[in-house]
Amino acid sequence: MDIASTLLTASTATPVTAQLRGKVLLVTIDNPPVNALGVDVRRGLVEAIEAAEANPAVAAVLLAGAGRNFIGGADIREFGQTPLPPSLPEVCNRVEACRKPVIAAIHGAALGGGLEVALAAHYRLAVASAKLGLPEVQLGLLPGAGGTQRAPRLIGVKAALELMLSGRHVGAKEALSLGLIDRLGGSDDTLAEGLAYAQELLLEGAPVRRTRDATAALADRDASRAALEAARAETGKKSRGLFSPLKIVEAVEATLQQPFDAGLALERQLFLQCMASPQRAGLIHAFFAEREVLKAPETKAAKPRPIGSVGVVGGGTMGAGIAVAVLEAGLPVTMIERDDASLARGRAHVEKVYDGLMAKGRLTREAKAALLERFAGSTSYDSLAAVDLVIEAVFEEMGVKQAVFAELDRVCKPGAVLATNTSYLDINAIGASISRPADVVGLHFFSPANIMKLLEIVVPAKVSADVVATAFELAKKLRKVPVRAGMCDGFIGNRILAVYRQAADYLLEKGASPYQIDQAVRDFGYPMGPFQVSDLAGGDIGWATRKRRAATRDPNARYVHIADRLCERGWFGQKTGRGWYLYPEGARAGTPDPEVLAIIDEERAKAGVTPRTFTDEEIMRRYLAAMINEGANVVREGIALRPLDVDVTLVHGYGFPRYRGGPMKYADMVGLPKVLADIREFAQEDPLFWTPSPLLVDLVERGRDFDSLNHA
Ligand code: T1G
Ligand code: NAD
Repeated sequence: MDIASTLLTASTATPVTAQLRGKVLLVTIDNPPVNALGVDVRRGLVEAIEAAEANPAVAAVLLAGAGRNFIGGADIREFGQTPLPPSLPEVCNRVEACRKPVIAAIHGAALGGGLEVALAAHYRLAVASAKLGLPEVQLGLLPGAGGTQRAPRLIGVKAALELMLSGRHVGAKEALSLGLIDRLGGSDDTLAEGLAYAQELLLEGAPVRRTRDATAALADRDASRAALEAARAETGKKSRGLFSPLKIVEAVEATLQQPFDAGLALERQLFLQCMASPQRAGLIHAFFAEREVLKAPETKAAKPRPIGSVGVVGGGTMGAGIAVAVLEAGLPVTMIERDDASLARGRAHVEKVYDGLMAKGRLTREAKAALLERFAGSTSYDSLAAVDLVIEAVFEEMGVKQAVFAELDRVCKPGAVLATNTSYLDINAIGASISRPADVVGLHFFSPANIMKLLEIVVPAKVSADVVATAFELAKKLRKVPVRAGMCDGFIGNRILAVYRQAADYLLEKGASPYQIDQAVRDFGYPMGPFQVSDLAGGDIGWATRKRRAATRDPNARYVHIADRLCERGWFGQKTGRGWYLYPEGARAGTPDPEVLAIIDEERAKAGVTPRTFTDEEIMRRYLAAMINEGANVVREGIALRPLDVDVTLVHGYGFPRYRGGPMKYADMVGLPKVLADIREFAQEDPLFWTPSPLLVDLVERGRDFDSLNHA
């Protein structure tokens, strides 16, 4: 009975096949979409190694992946379920223990457990398309199948820690220079390269070479110790509340203190601690949510139109940032401004970004010149006659925007996509003002547009599906995280922001200080609190919004005047040297301002409020309850497709800590009954503001959670 038939029989259930190629047993992992190491793959790998050892015709084993990747890692979907044997550490130990040389031939992704399988192999080859990494930290985990013990033995403590703490992917060339791989394939034909390398090793009589026994990279113990302590100190400072980074350092430390198997045991212990941490659940939710948001009805129903060139109207804060993002995606940009002076300012805004990168050594003069070669500016709309897509970013006034769209309707070619970056205006009204509303869509970038990942794709009533699909395609080109949003005041993000910002203002009026609120929000994991954010963005923007909404505001709703008092004094924040905080000599970090506290006391007295103290815990319960409740309303009204769309929006656009998954995921982890109970408690003070979302009430009554709506 030959090998193939043996394994075939055994492997009908497993996505692992084995074929004898001369004296080499080619073991192929074929588990779409990314060859994740699900239980069937793990079993298939162990069976293949045992079969190879048992068959005298086999002199070496070659591991390879079918499709676009080697192995994308452990199967993340299995996390949180009952683990089935063999475990991944056992699989890696079995590969390493094989009595015949095992070679890994890598193309595409070899990430996490995928790289750990390769590290357990005795020799590694990669072709140019390979990307290798141990990104478990991005999932709240650490490499749990020997990576923390084998990687340092191959590439040293410093490089291994950098790889694990950054979670970044390295290309084949860098992997070779690091020592992660032994051979760079000359062509993209991974199989041919792998088989040739295996033949060569057999001809040389290359021995089994177990990574657990490698010592060279750890020889300089002082340097290793120094690298470890430096990483521990840096991580302690930088990990901002993250659980797993310091566990990674602790696991790697074992390579300097304990024998291999004891190090593996410690790694396992620390891995299980990370698995038990709520951060793992939050980060894995974020991982899948960032992929689910791409699945909108329009992206399933329609093909995107071609995007070969882009026009940007308006070269201000947003227009310039958008132009930079488009240039970085390799596309040509034509910027339109009102007049030559404004155009020059627009171009200067773009150049300022590049000059900043050059000053940091992150861009060369030549690269800047190459980018600007694709930048054109004009004050004539006729220059947009041939572009595929236009993004309007002019003043936030309906009249100005409709005038711009009238020009676009006049000059743009049939089929051009016409997008607006408005923050609040009615996109249906913009579309209705021209002859082709089906080509009008909202593309709501966040400032700075070349940095912020979030892109709200706002879908007005008349837009065609392929225009929405084109917007998603643009997001992919710009490496943005797109979220589909329905049309309402503030779309998903700004609408929810307005509500939890209101809750913060009510806390302020009731007795909490802006500085205590900001501290509580930072301690929860945000980079900044709401009052710091207002000072950064400019209090005048919020003031303009409050004035715009005054006409439609519910007269029964409580209105807090404190922020208006500051704006009336011109205290808009960093740009005016003071806002909620003082910014002496243009400082970026603000200091508390006793005059602001005095104004707050004055306004409380006017409002007849006797201030009281709040604990940080109570501040966050109110702040988050307001956010979650409005998130539920946004889902209920179909403005957001699923709760996960709210999560991705708040994480990538509003600083919600990613390791908590997003407000809706956080609510599920806290328990919806508790959130609803909080809202009902707060409603005793203010039943109008604290009206429980009917969706939240319904889910609680049916014992369901928000996640149950994510895959409905
Ligand atoms: N497990 C399960 N599903 C996965 C997966 C994984 N590891 N990786 C991707 N998918 C799904 C993904 O949800 C999507 O599904 C589809 O595959 C295509 O993904 C013990 C514990 C490999 C670079 O962190 O970085 O190993 O939306 O759209 O752009 O130490 O996916 O189609 O239904 O991203 O070509 C460590 C995670 C795991 C790598 C491919 N590994 N994956 O990118 O496709 S933890 C990772 C990626 C671990 C061990 C530990 C990328 C990719 P759907 P995609 P892509
Ligand atoms: P900005 O004032 O910095 O820039 C607006 C630019 O538009 C100016 O340079 C002006 O000269 C130009 N302009 C005005 N009328 C024009 C016309 N008819 N033709 C060509 N150019 C014209 O404003 P901004 O902050 O960049 O905001 C632009 C848009 O983006 C607004 O709709 C705003 O709501 C939205 N937005 C702003 C932010 C933000 O944080 N600033 C974030 C998201 C969205």
